[in-house]
Amino acid sequence: MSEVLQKALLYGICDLGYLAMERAVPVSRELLKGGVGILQLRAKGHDPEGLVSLARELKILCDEFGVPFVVNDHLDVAKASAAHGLHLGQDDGSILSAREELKAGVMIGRSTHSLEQARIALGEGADYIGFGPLFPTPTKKGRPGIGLEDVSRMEAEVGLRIPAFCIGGIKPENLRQVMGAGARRIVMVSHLLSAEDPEAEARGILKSLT
Ligand code: 3NM
Repeated sequence: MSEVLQKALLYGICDLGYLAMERAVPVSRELLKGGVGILQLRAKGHDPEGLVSLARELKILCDEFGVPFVVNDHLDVAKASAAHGLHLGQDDGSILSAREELKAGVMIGRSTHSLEQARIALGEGADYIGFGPLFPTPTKKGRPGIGLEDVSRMEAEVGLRIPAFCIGGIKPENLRQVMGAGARRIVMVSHLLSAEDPEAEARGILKSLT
């Protein structure tokens, strides 16, 4: 899956903050049909045991599309669903200790919120990073945006070595500005999940990225 990750430009998130459980699989399928190159299950505040069966379904779905499936936060859910990857926030422990618990080849992503954190994640052996939030966002309430200032340096120092996905408040209206700042890959959550036609929306965004 790591070659597939290198090609991913649009990162989709199946976020249960926006989707009811029963819509998670059909909407994820639409995102995959629309061309997301990696898909994450994000379920803040959910009990991990209650996520395993959904995670297994999403893993099977992603396999159908040949796209990596990543679990946010929960190592046990990643293991139980044989996910291709685990995504860790800044407070979710070291990449090294997660790696020791996971099978060889399972990718680990890290959220980073500054250029310094992005450099550290690269040094710690992250397979990819998220970089943001660029703008304030309802998906991660209460966080100030870090702005676009460091995007090009981050891309040059980190994004040329491992995939770096800019995230946070990115929408069609500011995509040009984000790309103009140097971003090459992005994550879009609320915009895609609240779209009437997530597949068409993802396809359009992907077109702008290529
Ligand atoms: N992580 P939207 S920002 C899940 O900066 C997440 O690490 C962030 O959602 C980070 O596209 C974010 O709706 C929310 O703004 C992204």
